[in-house]
Amino acid sequence: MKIDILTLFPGMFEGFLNESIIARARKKNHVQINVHDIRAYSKDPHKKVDDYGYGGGKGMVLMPQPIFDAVEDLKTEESKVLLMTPQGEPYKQEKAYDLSKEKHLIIICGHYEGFDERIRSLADMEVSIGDYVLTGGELASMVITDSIVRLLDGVIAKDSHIQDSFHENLLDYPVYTKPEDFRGMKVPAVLLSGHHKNINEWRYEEQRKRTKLRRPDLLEKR
Ligand code: 6GU
Repeated sequence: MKIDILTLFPGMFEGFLNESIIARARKKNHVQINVHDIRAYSKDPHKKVDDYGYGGGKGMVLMPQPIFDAVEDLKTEESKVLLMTPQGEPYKQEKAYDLSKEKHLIIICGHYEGFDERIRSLADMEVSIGDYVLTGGELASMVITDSIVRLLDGVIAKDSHIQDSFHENLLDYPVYTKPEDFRGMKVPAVLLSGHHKNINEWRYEEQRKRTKLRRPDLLEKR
């Protein structure tokens, strides 16, 4: 998969791209992630990318020209264009599975007080990562990129996503490691039993209990 990210703040992506699982997935060529500076596409002599909004009111608005030029430069028949905005469709694990099957994603990060409404016409989908407002789409684009890349073949052990929280609308089961007794808090006996059928039943029951208690809305979707 290839992911092109358009941003005014490419420096924000440094740690994200060069640490942990995302760094390893890039090294192994499971994904190619390119971060593009929107300013580099500005045709303005001073590389301006935003201006005052018509009609007054809120501050600076991202201009259409640099974003249109960037998308037109990068887009092919195989591309899907995502626009990060708090007004987008709420992002869910199911969408991460869908997007992980795409060949090429172009992700536009909105910034400042807003972007020119005409930029919306470039997007196949507008995405929000939750009901709160961020200073820009950069963190949101990293969130969705991370959730997609970990699902690509070879990035993490295959059956580990079957155990993920939200798989089949259930939260994950509790896990323990050494020691068996930590400050009087003991590992449940079933996990030490070596009885795989009982362990699986216990895990499923724990998933149901935890989901019912913490996220009853998920159980209703099952
Ligand atoms: Cl995608 N962008 C911004 N600026 N804020 C958000 C968001 C996106 N998703 C939730 N809040």
